[in-house]
Amino acid sequence: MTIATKEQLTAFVTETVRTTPVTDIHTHLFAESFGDLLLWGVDELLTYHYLIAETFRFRPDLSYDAFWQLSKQEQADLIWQTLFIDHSPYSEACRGVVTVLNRLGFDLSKRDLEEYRAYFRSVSAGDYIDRILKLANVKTVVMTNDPFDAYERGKWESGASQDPRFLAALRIDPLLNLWDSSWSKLKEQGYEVSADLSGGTPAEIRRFLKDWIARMNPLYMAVSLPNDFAYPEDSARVRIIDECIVPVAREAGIPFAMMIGVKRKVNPSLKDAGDSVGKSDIGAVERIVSKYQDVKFLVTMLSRENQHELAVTARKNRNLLVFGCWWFLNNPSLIEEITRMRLELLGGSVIPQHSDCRILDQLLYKWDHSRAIIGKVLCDKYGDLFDAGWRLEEEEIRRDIEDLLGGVFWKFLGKPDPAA
Ligand code: RAT
Ligand code: ZN
Repeated sequence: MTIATKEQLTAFVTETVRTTPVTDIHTHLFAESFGDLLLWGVDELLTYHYLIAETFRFRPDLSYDAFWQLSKQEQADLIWQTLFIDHSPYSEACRGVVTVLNRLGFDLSKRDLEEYRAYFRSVSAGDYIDRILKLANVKTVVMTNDPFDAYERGKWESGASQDPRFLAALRIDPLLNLWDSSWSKLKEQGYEVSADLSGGTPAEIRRFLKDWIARMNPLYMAVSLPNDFAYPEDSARVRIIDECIVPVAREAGIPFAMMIGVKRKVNPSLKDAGDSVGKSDIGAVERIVSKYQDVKFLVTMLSRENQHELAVTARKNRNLLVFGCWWFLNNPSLIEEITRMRLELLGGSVIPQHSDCRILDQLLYKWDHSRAIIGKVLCDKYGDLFDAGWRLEEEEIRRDIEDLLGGVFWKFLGKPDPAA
């Protein structure tokens, strides 16, 4: 049906973005079979590392050690008191908790943490996964799977993952960022590698990657890179990229995802909450994607300053797919600005958002909040077309939105969407 008025257009776009199922291309969630690697429930929500950092800002009296010695529930109590009772929870990470509790149907006027806890004690992980995926309207979740983590490795070795809603991504940060210490971990796993990358080491790293690709069937290989990531460069990292990651990505036909711009551990006392952001050199991205045009790259960058040049770089390189508003960018004002700019430069050839959820329940807020902004930006873009005399069919809008919320990803992979 052709859309006749701007009011109809706004209503149709908003509703379609709200109801179209999502493929969430980067999370830290796990299928139920991974046991306690899957985090969920109100105490996990409250102890999300984004909220830990915010709590310390209001509590100059609180020592880091004292906080880390508390049990999870005690930490959650302290965070709740500090961020939700002593202050109003309007930061994005706090608002997220409010959205989740509201969407679960809790009475927010009571602000009664014990009541929320009682609910979580009464549900099973399996039922809760079903409930959240349905409420969030997320059809597929891509995990972050780390073969350097002994605990997770054990889960894979005992045949964990069979839930088709949770697909794997092979995460290789230690390989590229900590080779000095991770080479010995490969050796312990039976790969004949040496610290100086001599002899058969690159071939053995390739064997390691291929073994894990065979085991996990990952949709892509991924790494987070520091803001001073350089390419080319005389370093173990770049040798491993050139001699191992790129050839394996090419052979396996899967993308290499680079998440660039992290400054790890600027405040180690904050643990997971202690990482920060720095501007990166877009030239490094340009050089690697144009050198390997037969390899696909998924790229997200952490600093706001890199967003425009990243979009321009994608215009020049069709093997580069930009994704998500990552981590410190996952805030309404920045999502709106970045999404608008990307759609203007790249049309629909972009993945506007991923959730980065670490806790299952967060799917509710991360997607509710992002959908609202993506919908708003799309209403403006289609509205401008309408003003210019272009009339749209409902079917065309539905197609575009399905692409933005998953289709673009699957087409880039060259794979059918298994949930379609
Ligand atoms: O957003 C986050 O939770 C960060 O701690 C990181 O996990 C980041 O998303 C990453 O994947 O490295
Ligand atoms: Zn992440």
